[in-house]
Amino acid sequence: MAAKTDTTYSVCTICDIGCQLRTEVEDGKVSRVIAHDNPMLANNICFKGVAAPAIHNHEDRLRTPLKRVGKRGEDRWEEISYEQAMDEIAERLKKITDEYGPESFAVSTSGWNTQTTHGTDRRFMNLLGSPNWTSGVSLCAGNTAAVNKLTYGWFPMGDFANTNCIVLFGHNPRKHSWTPIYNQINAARARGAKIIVLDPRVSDQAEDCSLHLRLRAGTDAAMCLGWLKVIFDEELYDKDFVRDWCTGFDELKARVDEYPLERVEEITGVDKELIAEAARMYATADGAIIPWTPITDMQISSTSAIRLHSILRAVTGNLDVVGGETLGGFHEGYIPESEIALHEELSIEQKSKQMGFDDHPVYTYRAAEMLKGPTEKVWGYPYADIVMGCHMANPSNLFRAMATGDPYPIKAFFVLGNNALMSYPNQHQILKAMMNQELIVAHEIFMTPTAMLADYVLPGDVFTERNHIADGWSWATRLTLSQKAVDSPENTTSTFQFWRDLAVRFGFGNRFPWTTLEEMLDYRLSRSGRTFAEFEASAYMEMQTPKFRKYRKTGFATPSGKVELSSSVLEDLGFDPVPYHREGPLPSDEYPYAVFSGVREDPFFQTGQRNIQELRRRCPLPSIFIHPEDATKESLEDGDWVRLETAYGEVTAQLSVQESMKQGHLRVPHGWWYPELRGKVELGGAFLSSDAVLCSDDDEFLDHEQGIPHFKGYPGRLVKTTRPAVFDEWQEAV
Ligand SMILES: Nc1nc2c(c(=O)[nH]1)N[C@H]1C(S)=C(S)[C@@H](COP(=O)(O)OP(=O)(O)OC[C@H]3O[C@@H](n4cnc5c(=O)[nH]c(N)nc54)[C@H](O)[C@@H]3O)O[C@H]1N2
Ligand SMILES: Nc1nc2c(c(=O)[nH]1)N[C@H]1C(S)=C(S)[C@@H](COP(=O)(O)OP(=O)(O)OC[C@H]3O[C@@H](n4cnc5c(=O)[nH]c(N)nc54)[C@H](O)[C@@H]3O)O[C@H]1N2
Ligand code: SF4
Ligand SMILES: [Mo]
Repeated sequence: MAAKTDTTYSVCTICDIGCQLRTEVEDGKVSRVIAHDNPMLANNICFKGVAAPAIHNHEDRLRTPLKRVGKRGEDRWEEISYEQAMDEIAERLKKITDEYGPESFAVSTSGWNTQTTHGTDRRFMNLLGSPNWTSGVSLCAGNTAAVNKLTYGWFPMGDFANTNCIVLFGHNPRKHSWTPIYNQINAARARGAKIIVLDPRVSDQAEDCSLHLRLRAGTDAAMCLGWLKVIFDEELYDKDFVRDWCTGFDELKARVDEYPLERVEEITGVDKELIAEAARMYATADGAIIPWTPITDMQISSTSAIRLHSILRAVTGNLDVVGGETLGGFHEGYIPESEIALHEELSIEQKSKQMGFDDHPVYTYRAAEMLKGPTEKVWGYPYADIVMGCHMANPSNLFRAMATGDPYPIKAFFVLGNNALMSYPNQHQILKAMMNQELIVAHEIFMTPTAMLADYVLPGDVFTERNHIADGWSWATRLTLSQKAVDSPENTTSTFQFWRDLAVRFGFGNRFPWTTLEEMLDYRLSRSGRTFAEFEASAYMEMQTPKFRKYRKTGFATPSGKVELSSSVLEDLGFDPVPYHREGPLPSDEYPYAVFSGVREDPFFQTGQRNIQELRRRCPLPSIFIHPEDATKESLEDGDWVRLETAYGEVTAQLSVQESMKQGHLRVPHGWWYPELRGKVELGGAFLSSDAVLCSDDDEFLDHEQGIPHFKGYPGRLVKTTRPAVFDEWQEAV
């Protein structure tokens, strides 16, 4: 196809919020990525989006398939053709799955950056017979979606445009971090909406809010139980909704009564009057939202904390109403990935082999099977992959099995658009797991530490090079156009193409009847009688008119058809059906600080972009945040080099002394490795400053129900060190 010379619409995939932008092309090359032409959307761009041409045209971008020639991880390669790579990958994967069974094949992918998979990864795996798909979303919106389903059968999206109160549990969108959400919060603030922030630090959002509750890290569940105590004692809940549409109120109330405000004050460190004031503000607002937050996705009481957000939404009457939390459902005009994935074709026997199925089942197939009937009844499809995260393997179980062969061998690992080595807890174990594989395939745009461990590295295309319609992964009922602006480099592929080409080699070609992405898009639009070309010609975005209080006709997609304040699914799975607060490992004399991961750096998305000079210049090296009084206590100063040590690992970074930090807490950044150290330090320095080396995934660090790690407040200590010589490299490189 000839390259376009005009301006096209693009959905940016540098981060996962998916702004719709405009791409300009000159001489067949992406020259500029700019803001939208619709004034309503024109502020939805950050400097990462603006840097897209630098990323997409970067000289280090992978352009040829690579085959490992050195030892695993040695980072020595030969260039081969795409056809040869695919033939060899298919042959080797067949051999492994013939020998060890289809479940010996695992995949880790995040999906939003590769964008064009369309559920074909799960389709391939389901046809082959492997349940072992996992994702970075198991520590983000994906697991939150799965846990939300336990309570009311869907994952809501806050009605930012009409709400009068926004509660931010740690969530801290900024001008260059999740920009559209930042803009929506600002618009609500300007309208007079109340903003309540719960954050140990004085975060950007806390600087201008109605109430700021500086809770101790990891105590969000206890805080919510305190709010419910006030709401129940003062009868601030929606009694009619609770009576008619909720089950388990008495059990919940009994649990909440175990958390008088004195106890909640003791656990969270927040004054009980302030807790009560915040609870009242939330419960009495005419339309209030608790937007999704990653903070409760990654802590020891995660399932309880996420459930408590759901429960607060429900009992205050904020569910499926204007200004509250909208339950969108699937877009009526677009076939969802949940259908394309063919989950019903994977036998129950294979599903039950999914990693985590037995001990941490909440986002595995085990819970999905229990919700299948109600989901089909209410939402029209038995499986609802909301934000891709609802029937995943548990990553800790998965990497342990890959490393040890227990409970069965996992010997082939494909990683697509995900830097898996650094993107889960216990990086040491992930390395061991990868070293124990017979076949690793990475689909990537740059050589990452994870890709360095692969047998084959396949170069991927990027968002300016492919056609797409984004559907918010069934979370938002909006279709957003992304157009191919230029051809992708000759040997690069979309992930769609990759899975299709593999399927053909496995003899499943007839189950992948779409030969191009555009045919896949035609198929996905087919039930609304349109082709991709027609969609492209007619609109750049399409919204469904929201409908409210739909449950009055359909009930909720839970086993009881009601909002389950006490969860029947959790009970049947053998867990406590009502939420509780659990302490993670506490700071001690040896490890006196509570360490949390987070506060994303503006210039990077997760582990990416450290090689993009335009962005790296804005944040050359990682830093650990500390409160001034703690720094004094440690005889440390701003700019000192320190080692942050836990019982499991250590990272080195520069100290940043910040008034805004909470005493007794340390912030460690996520995602740092050093592309400039490639060939000089093992795996590009992936073990030097990565938060994933610090946190264990032993049971005492895991949420029981989902088995996700406690990244919000584990014990650590600081030791002064000198600037490691390797950190001079970057400065020398520019
Ligand atoms: N230790 C630890 N782990 C975490 C977190 C944490 O704070 N600490 N955070 C969690 C959270 S919130 C999230 S959302 C997840 C994020 O997990 P991911 O979204 O998987 O992010 P990364 O692991 O950085 O991997 C993204 C990779 O995709 C590549 N990429 C970008 N665009 C394309 C493309 O178009 N095609 C292909 N093939 N590749 C592309 C990038 O080069 C990069 O290496 O991680 C989770 N994991
Ligand atoms: N520039 C940029 N933007 C991004 C990303 C990126 O990598 N770069 N990643 C995107 C993704 S995938 C995600 S998930 C989001 C994450 O971004 P946010 O949702 O904003 O979350 P974080 O930046 O991890 O941390 C936010 C706040 O949580 C507070 N906090 C720490 N521990 C706790 C706790 O236990 N409880 C509470 N209540 N608060 C706590 C911290 O002090 C911090 O201020 O950002 C998105 N936006
Ligand atoms: S916030 Fe920035 S990186 Fe994320 S989608 Fe928007 S422009 Fe792209
Ligand atoms: Mo995330």
